[in-house]
Amino acid sequence: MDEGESSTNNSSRPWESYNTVFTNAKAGMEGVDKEKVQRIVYEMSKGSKYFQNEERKEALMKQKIEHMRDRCAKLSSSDLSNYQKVVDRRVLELEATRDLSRVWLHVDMDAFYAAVETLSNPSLKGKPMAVGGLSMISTANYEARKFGVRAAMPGFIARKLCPDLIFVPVDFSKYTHYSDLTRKVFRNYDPNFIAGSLDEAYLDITEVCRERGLSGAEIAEEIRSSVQSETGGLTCSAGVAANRLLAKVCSDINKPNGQFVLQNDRSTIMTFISSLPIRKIGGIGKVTEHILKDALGIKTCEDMVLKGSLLYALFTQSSADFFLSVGLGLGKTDTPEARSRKSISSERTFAATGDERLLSSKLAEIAEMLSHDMKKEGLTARTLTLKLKTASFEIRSRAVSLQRYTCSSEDILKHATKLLKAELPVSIRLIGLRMSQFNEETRHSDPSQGTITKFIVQKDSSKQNLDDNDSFDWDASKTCLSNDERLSFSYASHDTNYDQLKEDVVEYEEQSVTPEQECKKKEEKLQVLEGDAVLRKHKECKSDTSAQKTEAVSVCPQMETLVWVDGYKCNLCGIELPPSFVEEQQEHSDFHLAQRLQNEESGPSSSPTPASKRRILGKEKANSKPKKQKPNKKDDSKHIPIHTFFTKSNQNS
Ligand code: DCP
Ligand code: MG
Repeated sequence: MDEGESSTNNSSRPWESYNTVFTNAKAGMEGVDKEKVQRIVYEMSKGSKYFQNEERKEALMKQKIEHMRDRCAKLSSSDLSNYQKVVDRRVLELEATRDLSRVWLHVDMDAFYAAVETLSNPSLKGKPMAVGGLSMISTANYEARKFGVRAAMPGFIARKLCPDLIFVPVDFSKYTHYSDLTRKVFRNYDPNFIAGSLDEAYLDITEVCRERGLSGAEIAEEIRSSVQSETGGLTCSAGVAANRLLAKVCSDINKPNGQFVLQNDRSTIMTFISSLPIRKIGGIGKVTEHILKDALGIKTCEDMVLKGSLLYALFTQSSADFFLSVGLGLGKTDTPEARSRKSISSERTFAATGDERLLSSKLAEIAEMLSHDMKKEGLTARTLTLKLKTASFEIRSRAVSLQRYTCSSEDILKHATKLLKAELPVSIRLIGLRMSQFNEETRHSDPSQGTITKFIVQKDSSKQNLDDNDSFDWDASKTCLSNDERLSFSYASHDTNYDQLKEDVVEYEEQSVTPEQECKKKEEKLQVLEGDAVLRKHKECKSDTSAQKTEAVSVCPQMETLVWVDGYKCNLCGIELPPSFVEEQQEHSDFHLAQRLQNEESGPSSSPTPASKRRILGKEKANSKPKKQKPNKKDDSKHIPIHTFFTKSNQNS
């Protein structure tokens, strides 16, 4: 079924309503027999944990659509005409912000990992190949895409679709190397270019076009050819437009090895936007697409304007503004300043495993990588967060406040190991480590390092859908679905960045959802580790794409619960973080938690609080039985058998 079509339940062809990321067309998949792919994916994943999770998500999505329809039906015509007035006013205001003076270029490497592998092994040229293994593939070359094989698909399904498919293991260091080479080129055109991920970047080419008297198209040609020669043969595609949002859409149009230029005038932009499917916009993922389409009948970007009154009636203003600005073809044109980074992290997805030795070695690699990046940035920090995704897609995060600032891989690993051990036995498919609460004194700002701006991760790319909840559930996520490690940074910034609006945020920005409702979905528990570590155990309800917007952290009985009032204002300190800043909000919660725990430990209180008593007790317990923590009932999931679907994945770790 086409990704854009509504789900219908056809019992003789159940796969038709089985929408997964695997069947979303990427560039090079235009002629693919979608129904065949859908059927194979359905048959091969049926009964697996993944399948169950997809079904659960699908059911939730349907509920949301129904809920939205009900709300729609209750709107009176006078409500709608009032909202139309709001729309008319916002259109004028948004129009006034239209900036057609800049020329933005978005560049994205073609079949990046696969192309790098082919460069080092030319015998792969022209043959269908995928990078990854039987559990999961990170990408496929264009030959393989003709069979419906694509990134984020389990390799054994890919092999069923394309029996001659060649698998090449992931070699992340190679991709980093080639990514650096491309960045060398980008820097020549825009020293402040924005690196979206390893294989993509946004460049403001306004000045270079003006200085050299060249058009955007000519500069795009030049950049693409320089990338090819600098890397020894890798191709990329480019989009040129008045803003970043449009440039990104454009870079996908003539993939691979092509470019598309959208003229910087309003009427060309409006024509372009009028028939553009909403899913092409970074930030609009599967769930948002379905809600907008199935509940409100919004299919194209133009519909966002035509049905603006519904959007303003049903969503918060920031979401509705985002939708409306998309409908007007507006996007960011400024170069973001180097904002103050709040955390740095590294994570890795792999075939689910419960093998402790394997998990330890993965953890060591991630700690090493994180430490390397921190050293490069001159950062030391003292809050360490471990993120895990279990074989059953449960997301867990555990944080520890260290006694001193550090960036050493040994320190990170030591504490991360404690956090991890407290979770074992468990079968895990993703491990992430994040360091936050930086020591401002050691943070250096040597411009020659330039990494803060250069590594700014802009969430206005589709790759940042990775960040959304679905990303942890195998949606069109890059960060989480790949067998690689990525950095993700968060910033202290208070401005609403519409480009950064994420699918989950859109969903939970429905006006009727309150922080308290979301808060109920959270389970919070304190645990203790020996030594200087106080462990926070926080079980997130992540897999159902819920509970993101209004992070509520109940740390311990006497601590006031952190609630994001209206989705953006911390009730404890008043700091405002836009709802789309999911990571930042999480990080801010961590901060309050760490602060609280530190106060408790070093505070003047003579009589221990109930929580500290509990910790002391916990410490004793931890000391007497440091390793073998008996799994409680809730941890039954620790013994989840890896179902057929994922058993296969063990062949590639
Ligand atoms: N990637 C990944 N997991 C995903 C998607 C992508 O690990 N779910 C990695 C492999 C890709 C790289 O990121 O090579 C870049 O992602 P793109 O979406 O840009 O895909 P490609 O570059 O592979 O192909 P395209 O030509 O469509 O850009
Ligand atoms: Mg690419």
